[in-house]
Amino acid sequence: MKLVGSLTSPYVRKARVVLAEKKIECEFVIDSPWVDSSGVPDLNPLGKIPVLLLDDDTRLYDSRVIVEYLDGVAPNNKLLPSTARERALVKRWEALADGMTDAAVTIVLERRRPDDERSAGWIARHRVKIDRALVALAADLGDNAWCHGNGITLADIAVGCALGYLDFRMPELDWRAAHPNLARLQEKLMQRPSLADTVPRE
Ligand code: GSF
Repeated sequence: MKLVGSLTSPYVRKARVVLAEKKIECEFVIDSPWVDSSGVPDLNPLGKIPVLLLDDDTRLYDSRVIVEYLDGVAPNNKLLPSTARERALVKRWEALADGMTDAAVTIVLERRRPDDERSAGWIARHRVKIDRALVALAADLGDNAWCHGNGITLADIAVGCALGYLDFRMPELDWRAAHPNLARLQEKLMQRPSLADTVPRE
């Protein structure tokens, strides 16, 4: 099994963290769809990472499909509950965290456009999504030790990767000051090798 992705992608990081938490052996193949010679479009028609290559050459994407598969194939350290309602609640955390990341990625890409093509309105629209997502994540976490239940789940991993991406690409946001409970969660998550070893870097 091989995971294809970059060292900067928050979606790839989520899959790497799940592999580490589940202690699943998997080769990491570094490739970025932003490089001209990238092989990613041959693996995923959408040209996006991560892609998980199974031993029978099946290709899995996107990150939500990959992490659900990984949690399902290994019975240890379950990251998703089995009952429908609990599972949906954890996946809603993931959807909110990933959605916040989607908005941050949109802003990062928009900022890279030439001055005369960049839209301040488009950036502002996505900034509002990030601010609202942070408020919702903080409200849902409250004083709890973990996002869902009594231990780490995919919810915490997705939130940790999303917050880490804000630190990486939008350090000016200072989300810790506004949401100290998210800062507390992030600090605790960063003590785990799975997250500490996958901090985004160029
Ligand atoms: C998002 C993947 C994605 O946008 C998932 O896997 O969860 N919902 C998908 N990946 C980005 C890399 S990232 O770090 O932004 C990507 O591959 N972008 C290339 C492109 O052409 O959009």
